[in-house]
Amino acid sequence: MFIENFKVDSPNVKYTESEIHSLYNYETTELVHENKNGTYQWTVKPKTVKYEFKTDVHVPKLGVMLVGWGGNNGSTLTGGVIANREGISWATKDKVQQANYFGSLTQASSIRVGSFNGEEIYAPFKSLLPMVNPDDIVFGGWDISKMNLADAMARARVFDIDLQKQLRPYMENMVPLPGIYDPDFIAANQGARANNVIKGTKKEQVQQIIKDMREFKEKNKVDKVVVLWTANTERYSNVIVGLNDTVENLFASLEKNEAEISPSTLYAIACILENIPFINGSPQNTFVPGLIDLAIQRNSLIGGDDFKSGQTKMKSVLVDFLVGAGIKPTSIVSYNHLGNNDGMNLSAPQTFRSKEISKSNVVDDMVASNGILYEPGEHPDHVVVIKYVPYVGDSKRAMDEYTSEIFMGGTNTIVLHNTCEDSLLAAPIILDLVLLAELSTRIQLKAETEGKFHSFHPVATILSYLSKAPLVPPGTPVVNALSKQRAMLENIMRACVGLAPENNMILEYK
Ligand code: NAI
Ligand code: DG6
Repeated sequence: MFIENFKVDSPNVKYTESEIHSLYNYETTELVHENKNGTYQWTVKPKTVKYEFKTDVHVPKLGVMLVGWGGNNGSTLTGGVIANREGISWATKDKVQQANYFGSLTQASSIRVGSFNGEEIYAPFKSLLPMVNPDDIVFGGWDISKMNLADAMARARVFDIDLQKQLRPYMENMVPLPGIYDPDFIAANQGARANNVIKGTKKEQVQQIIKDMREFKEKNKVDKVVVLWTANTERYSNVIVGLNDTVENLFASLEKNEAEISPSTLYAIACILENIPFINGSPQNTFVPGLIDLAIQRNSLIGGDDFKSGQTKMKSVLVDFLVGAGIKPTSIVSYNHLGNNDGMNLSAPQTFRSKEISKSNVVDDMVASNGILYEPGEHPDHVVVIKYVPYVGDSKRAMDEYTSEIFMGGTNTIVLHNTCEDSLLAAPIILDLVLLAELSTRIQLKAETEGKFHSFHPVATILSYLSKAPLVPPGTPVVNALSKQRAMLENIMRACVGLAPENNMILEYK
């Protein structure tokens, strides 16, 4: 059965006008590795840590500024939200289609609440905590191309033409602000697009971005802003001692207008200085060490990297399944071809390399989790290929071959072929990222050992489910397995309303 919403009745949970307060027992383990009579031995001690969570229930009016607003993702997301908000339907060759938020974890997935008279009860994921309604988001942002969003939507060739016609009046007056352009960081083939750029030194460009965000907030009367990079994939920037390795060196480099500070890092600096959450939807290393330290110093949310939308999402499910089933993946070969502007930009070796890195590291934690299958340091062969094929446009083809070793030396080969509009996968993920980033800034927590409440660590691991290469605080384990990432997010939200983690034991029926 599906219910729309629920309230928790527990002595550990208090709902007030301003917040939800919950007391929560975090059940974990403590590991001890000690020498007992000459041999080392592992001991595992169950441990309970008492936590308190406070969630501010005031849902703000949210502004979202996209870097690369006029791109395929930016125009698809903006059009999609308008279509939902306005209740637009359109004729396709098959049927009349209604706008929806399919593909969004927060808007279109559900959680199990419990059992009632022998029936499983589910509710919307978004009913766990008060969240911004995407229909109410005000969109804005920057692009190095000055094309308005209606024309950008037409250029993207993602939406059906009947839908485009209905959306055009809403989108033709939406024009991106000039963006920070540095041809050294993206493919040379993007040069023709760059007719809307901020002039000046890097420091002046950061100041302009700050001014833009303040004006956007003021003009649209929004309470909060979240900024998300959905612009072209950049090449990696060099991380160099003295250049971008510390906060001081990063600022000194900004003063000196150092060439190696990338546009994405400049936008992120501006956001952190304004305490505006910044999320990186592309694979490059925007978050150089000095920038991560700046975010930590200022307690300003940063998250990324690279939307986990299709092939990589499947990989983080399939390899988790195989390794979890005791099957040993020995070779993973992933091909893509696509014909959109992202594909054209990725046809340059330096930008492709950024994508290759984020697509390749995604099985590491699963491989490392099974010492029966893999020797220390052993890894499956893993190859990633991307080719630009203009004809297929945004409709990306992904082909994967997984070869695994099974019982008694047997070989099992699985082949997948996936065809899908890339931007229709990415747009709901962008939505989830901004909604969850906003929500996480309203949650405070405190362990029994801590004197006062604090927010989550500014490096937002809570967004991992949506990222190919989750950014984590230094010294924190990276989790790529999709089911674990989803469980982490859901269970943290459950903790905020005093509900136990979903353990799937269903003991009542055993
Ligand atoms: P796109 O090429 O259509 O859009 C990018 C936009 O960014 C363009 O309009 C371009 O003019 C603009 N731009 C480039 N540099 C800029 C800058 N410095 N400042 C402001 N604007 C700038 O690409 P698309 O398909 O929208 O993808 C966007 C990004 O998302 C790419 O980096 C892609 O790799 C990444 N991504 C996309 C996924 C998907 O499923 N569509 C999944 C994972 C990542
Ligand atoms: C080619 O791989 C283009 C990329 O931008 C991808 O579409 C994007 O990284 C999505 O990747 P995946 O692996 O999640 O499908």
